[in-house]
Amino acid sequence: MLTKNVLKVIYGVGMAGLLLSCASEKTEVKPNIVVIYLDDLGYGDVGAYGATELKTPNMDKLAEGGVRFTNGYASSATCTPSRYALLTGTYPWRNKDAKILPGTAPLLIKTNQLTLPKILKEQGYHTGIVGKWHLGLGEGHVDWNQRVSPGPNEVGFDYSYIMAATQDRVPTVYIQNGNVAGLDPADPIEVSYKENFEGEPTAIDHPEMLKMNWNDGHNNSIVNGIPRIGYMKGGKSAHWVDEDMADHFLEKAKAYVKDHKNEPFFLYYAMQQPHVPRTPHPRFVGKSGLGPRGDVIMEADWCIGEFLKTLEEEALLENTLIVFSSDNGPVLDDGYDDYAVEKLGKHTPWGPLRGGKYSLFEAGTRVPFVTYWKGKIEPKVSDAMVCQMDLLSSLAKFTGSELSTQDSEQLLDVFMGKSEKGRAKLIIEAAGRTALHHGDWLMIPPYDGPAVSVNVNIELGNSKDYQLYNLKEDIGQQNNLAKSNPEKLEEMVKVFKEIRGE
Ligand code: NG6
Ligand code: CA
Repeated sequence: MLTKNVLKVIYGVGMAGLLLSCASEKTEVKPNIVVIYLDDLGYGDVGAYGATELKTPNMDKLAEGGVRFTNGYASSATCTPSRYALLTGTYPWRNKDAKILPGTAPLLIKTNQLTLPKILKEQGYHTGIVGKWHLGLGEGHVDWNQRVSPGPNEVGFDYSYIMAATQDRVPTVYIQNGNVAGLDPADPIEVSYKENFEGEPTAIDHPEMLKMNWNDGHNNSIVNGIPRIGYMKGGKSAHWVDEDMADHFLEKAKAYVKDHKNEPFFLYYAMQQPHVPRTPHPRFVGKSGLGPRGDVIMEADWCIGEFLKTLEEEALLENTLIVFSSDNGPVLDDGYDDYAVEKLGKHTPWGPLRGGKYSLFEAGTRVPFVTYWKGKIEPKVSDAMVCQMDLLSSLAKFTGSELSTQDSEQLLDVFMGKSEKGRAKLIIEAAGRTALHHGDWLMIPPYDGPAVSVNVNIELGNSKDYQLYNLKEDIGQQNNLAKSNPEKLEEMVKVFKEIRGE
């Protein structure tokens, strides 16, 4: 920790190259921070969280060597809002635009808004993001052939190497510090979410071109034989190869570490797995026996192992705090025919929880959540309630900053495994709907809308009645106590309204 000064003795060699300078310099070496963030990884997808049908040795190494949170939450049951909360320390429901964004959406974070990377930058950190962004880019009319701005570099990241939105959305290109990587100016790139570009094949007109079939949405432009959401034209030299994406981001993450090993760095390594389209590299195809979804989780686990090796080789592992988590819970069929359901076997991506991605039930937002720091954090399991939104204030404190936001609780001791006093209250969000955690209790207000999303076959948490669960006694949310415990319900509704400002 920063209070404990680490002695760094720098030996300088004199001009003649003979004299060993006796000037030793006492400097504080700030620990690096890495957030490894998966996309749609479920509570039950990790061995350390109970998965038996799928092997995740590297995720387990973090979970078993650090603090493994059993009540760790993403703010939301979908991607964009969770990432917004993670980076801004602000509840996404305060921002009406914080919902799943198309690839052409403007930047969701204001350039004058406080962000985690901004705070760390101010504390002397070099800050980088590699992987999925999905928080919008530009101001509404992006010309992808010019520098795309504002984006991650304008809200606190010194370095960015990203995909704009999701692997299933156009543009299917990497963007480095605002510029489409590998773009040939003679083949300009155009993107639209409204209409196709003349002569460009879509999944509807050209099903024979597909190597992966769609069953819901995902029937616009075809890139690499995969049908996407949105239309795109040109930029061929810049198109990513889906099967190489994991290796590609890994290489960029490793290079970032090597390039910045001599200064404190913050790396947000936002991996794309196991979000659709699930495209494991050929060396992982068939390896899990659970189909592509299992294969890409194995691939992600391997990437984490390789990344940890790099930290080890660079002698940085003992000076790096690692946070491992996921942006929302699991989904099987998310719009492509990739046999996630058919090949699931006995695997339970949601673990003992009810629901999944898009749901207000627990599996939507309760996710694997680990803090790991070799030699500094004692391994333990913590039942304290923490949210990714709390990382802003807590990591600020970790680096010596007092900056925080109204919604981000400073829980550094909890993240370091020194306290069990987590949050008392948390509002979770799923597709614009919200619910309240308070102590062991969860209250879901009445919502119209289907109980089950037929397309993804997930219970969304909607009911015309109030729902009240005691999660300590009923982790699977089978007993709605709203009617039998009206006092508790009333208290929960009151607290919910207070926080929501209603
Ligand atoms: C949905 C997509 C789904 C996924 C999700 C975003 C359809 C039918 N479904 O609209 O496939 O892309 O958006 O996922 O198009 S998230 O993890 O980025 O929030
Ligand atoms: Ca996600």
